[in-house]
Amino acid sequence: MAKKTAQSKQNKQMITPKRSLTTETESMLNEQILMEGKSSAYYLSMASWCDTEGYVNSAQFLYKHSEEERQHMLKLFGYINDAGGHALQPEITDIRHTFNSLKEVFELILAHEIEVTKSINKIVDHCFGIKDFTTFNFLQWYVTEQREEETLARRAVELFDIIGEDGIGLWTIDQEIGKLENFAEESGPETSPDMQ
Ligand code: OFO
Repeated sequence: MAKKTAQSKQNKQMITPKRSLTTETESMLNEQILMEGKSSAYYLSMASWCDTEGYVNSAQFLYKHSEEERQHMLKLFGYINDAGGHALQPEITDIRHTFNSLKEVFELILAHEIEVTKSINKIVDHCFGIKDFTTFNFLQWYVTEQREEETLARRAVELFDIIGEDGIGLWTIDQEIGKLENFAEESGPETSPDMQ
């Protein structure tokens, strides 16, 4: 086994003797992997809670969103490893399983997405500063994606004020949340796994 590890290390050196990705950028990208992985786990947990509460459209919306976040994470895995770095499987803990209301779920998503945007912007700013235009360019997809994600979450939160939660309000909101996916597909950037 030890022999095998030494051999693969040597192979890696042969393949990637030099690289332009700095260790600092690599570590920031690995932090972003953690964030995307957390988003995926967070939304999966929210989807499951919605399912148990009978918010079936919101559940479907969130199951799909969770999968998209996983793809965002995998895209970073591909980039880091192709650039000669090492993408690290993140440790994900402290995921909430229950929520006080459907409204709270979407408020939490909006707050979380704003944090993701800040994190992406921080890495973009760093890459620009050190003239790593390759990573800067790679991250532009995330910059555009974040605009869509924030808008989508904000639209969902707005539904609670527009429709109101009384009577069949919550049922209607759940229906409308199901339709938000179409809104995202019509107005957003490409979101398939093999994005660019
Ligand atoms: Fe919703 O965060 Fe990914 O990019």
